[in-house]
Amino acid sequence: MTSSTPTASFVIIANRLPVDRVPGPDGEVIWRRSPGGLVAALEPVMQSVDGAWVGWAGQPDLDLKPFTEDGIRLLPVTLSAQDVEEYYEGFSNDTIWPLYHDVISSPQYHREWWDAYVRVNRRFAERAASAVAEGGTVWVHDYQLQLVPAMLRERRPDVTIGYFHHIPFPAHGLYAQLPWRDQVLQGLLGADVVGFQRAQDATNFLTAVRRRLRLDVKGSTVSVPYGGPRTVVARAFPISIDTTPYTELAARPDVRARAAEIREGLGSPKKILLGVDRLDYTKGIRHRIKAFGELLDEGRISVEDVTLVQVASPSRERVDAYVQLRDEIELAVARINGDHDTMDHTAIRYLHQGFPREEMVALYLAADAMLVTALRDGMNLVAKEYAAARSDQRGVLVLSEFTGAADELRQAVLVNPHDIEGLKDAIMQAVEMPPREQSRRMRALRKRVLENDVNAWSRDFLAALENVRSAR
Ligand code: GDG
Repeated sequence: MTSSTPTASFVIIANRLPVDRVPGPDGEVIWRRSPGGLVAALEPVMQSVDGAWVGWAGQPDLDLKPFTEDGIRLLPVTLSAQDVEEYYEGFSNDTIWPLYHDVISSPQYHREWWDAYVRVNRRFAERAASAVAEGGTVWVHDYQLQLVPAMLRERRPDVTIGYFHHIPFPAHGLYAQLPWRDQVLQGLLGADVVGFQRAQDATNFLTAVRRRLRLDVKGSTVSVPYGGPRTVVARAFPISIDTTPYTELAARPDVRARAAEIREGLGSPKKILLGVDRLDYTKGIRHRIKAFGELLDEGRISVEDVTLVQVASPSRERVDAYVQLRDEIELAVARINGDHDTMDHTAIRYLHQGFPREEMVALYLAADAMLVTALRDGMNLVAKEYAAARSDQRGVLVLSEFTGAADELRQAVLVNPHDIEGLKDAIMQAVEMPPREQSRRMRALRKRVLENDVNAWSRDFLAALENVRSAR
């Protein structure tokens, strides 16, 4: 640490900085706050403490000096084009992502990708090690950076380290496939607190620690004998959303008018069903479309009465599995629309685009049912956003049992998306649900989300970290 570098008492490390680099009106470079759960979750925390954020700016080979944006000190980490390909698209998104989502797609194991993952994790750890103040706190985020906690502890044993895992942690039988399974566990155990979305994720992690590393686990606590004996707490901290923008937008007359306009634009069907996902194989988009197509084929619904709007925002477009998934979904949508559309009505309005949040909330308000049919999902924030937006107490949430959100949102219509008949029945239940039952369920869902928002989540996690720090 050089004495001239200002240090921060609180540092966040995440793969991405919370800003996007975009061209301004005169071709100059400007930074725009990036959308997404993590940023919204951490922004209030960052602005209330002396904090800094370590992350990648989202473009390869960009060598940037530290800068401040919207009151947040940003410490950029440079990734080369090769790093992006091997550490990010490769190991993070084509090895860990499919393995941790129950191998819905086959994980690719490549030794060069692992080497890049180690190399880039070290770079993040070093950046944070030189930025954090003596005795400060560091909060590491997500599966791209699982080795950072131990790498940071080695360099800065004075610092309190938290890690939060946004995606599932798989059962040991699957986890054991990973050729670097012990190194990843050791990386995570560098943290004082390891947070997961669901209790089951924490249990899976603790089982792996016990079985692979033979460490002593009692309840949610692991005794780590090396590097000065210490304990690590691993438990669930279910993430949530910043509810304010959703309740505020849902109350705005222009957003409500837009919701009515969307309904008219679709030919005023009796019911609008909605799916909103990154185009990702974990989200169960194909299963949803298949179930919907069969309901039309069987005449249980008609395009005059029911339309499915599917927003599939572009994601990871350079990873093969995503290219293939897009082809499959677009073929399925085109077939169903070809068979069922009329001049005035469409079966599926498919949008491979991202939209501003105003438009998303208008869609939430227009949707009589929200279909969240993920095959595996750490939490799923869309489910919570839909509930937050429905201050009119209307609308039905159809929710996969395989999401973290299903642990909390028990008043949803819960489904197993692998069971296509069950999924069809759940869609019909949503289409036919009487208003009184909708509002009884929606009231309970909203209560849960509004009371357990993202501020409660970060407060809980930071309190757990503070407990560790004060016990030192
Ligand atoms: C990971 C975990 C966990 C999507 N399209 C548009 C848009 N979105 C927004 C949604 C929501 C967010 O993106 C997606 O969050 P999810 O939770 O649904 O899913 P992942 O991206 O996979 O997130 C997940 C999360 O991390 C947090 O820990 O819940 O399980 O996989 O906020 O609204 N937003 C806008 N336009 C779009 O087109 N504005």
